[in-house]
Amino acid sequence: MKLGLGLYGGMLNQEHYRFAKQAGATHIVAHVVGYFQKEGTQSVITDGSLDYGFGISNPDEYAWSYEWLRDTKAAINAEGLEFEAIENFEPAHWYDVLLDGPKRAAQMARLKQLIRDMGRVGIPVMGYNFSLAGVWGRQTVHVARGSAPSVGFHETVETPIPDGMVWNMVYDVERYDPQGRRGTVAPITHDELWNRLGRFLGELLPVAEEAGVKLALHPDDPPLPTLRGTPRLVYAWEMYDRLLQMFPSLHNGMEFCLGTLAEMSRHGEFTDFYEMVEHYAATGRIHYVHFRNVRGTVPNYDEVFVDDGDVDMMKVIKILHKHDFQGVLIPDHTPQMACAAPWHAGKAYALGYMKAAIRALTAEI
Ligand SMILES: [Mn+2]
Repeated sequence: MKLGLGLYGGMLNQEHYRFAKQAGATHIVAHVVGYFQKEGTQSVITDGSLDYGFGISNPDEYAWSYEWLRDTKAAINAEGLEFEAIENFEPAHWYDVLLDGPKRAAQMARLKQLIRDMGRVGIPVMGYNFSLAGVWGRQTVHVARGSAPSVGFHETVETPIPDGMVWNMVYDVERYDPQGRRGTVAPITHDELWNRLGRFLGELLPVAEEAGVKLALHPDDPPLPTLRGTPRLVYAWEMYDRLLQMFPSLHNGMEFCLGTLAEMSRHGEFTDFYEMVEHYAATGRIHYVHFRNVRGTVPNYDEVFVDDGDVDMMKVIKILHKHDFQGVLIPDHTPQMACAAPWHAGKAYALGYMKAAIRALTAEI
């Protein structure tokens, strides 16, 4: 089990690599998608104030090139860290893969090239979230310990996704109207979305296997059966099994978000959180872990500090250790702490907790 830190695009620099190293991380998970550019605001989004969702997907093509991947890996390595994963595809690169639109074939070719480039550079994991509505509908709350600002979900009034938007980002500014007056994304069935995922994996997995890159699916956050009139894929614990069974390849695995899994309602096949973790840890197909805690389940939950939520995170680490989990744990979003660097303090707190928890498993006391 290894400790990592996820960094957003504007943070992929020496200062933040050193921050990660100082806080005990050995691995970096990089976000290249241009959301949350303003440092310090990454964990708190108020959707109502942002007509453009998480922003306009206007990719810096250099940042998705072989050269950029190579140079970024070298810069990370120069600080004594490893480049473990990229988290999320750029919406502009795959909107028609999600929507089954006319540019799908060209966009699949672009994704395949990225996977090949990652393999060539030696970045072992690609995290992704196959979702139409994406992460949406959350608000800032102040119920974490010490009134720390964090994210909550409380039965938001849902509006359809306007044309030109998918994954809560705008990919076509010309077509996009926040009120959806130029049209909205058509509703489809759950099976249709699973078919799209199957087609996507059927084409990308052979490339990933050849490149030595593992694909890791994040569950739907918030985990509701539908959001904004569109279906969700992994919104209940047993649905990860559907993913794993679809293609029984080691390269078809999970970005195991403990926070999202804890938010899920308890009506499915599993009833106990730790049994569920045990079940998936035993598959060997957890490629990395989002280490986050919450209070409550959909449709009402709040994100809290790692040691202060419904899940006993020490118990989770014990289960992962028992199954010889070799991947990386990263803090997911954390509550922001009252100081000059709220994001950094939140991450450092989580990393310290995680490092001690891992140490406690192997310590001879
Ligand atoms: Mn997550």
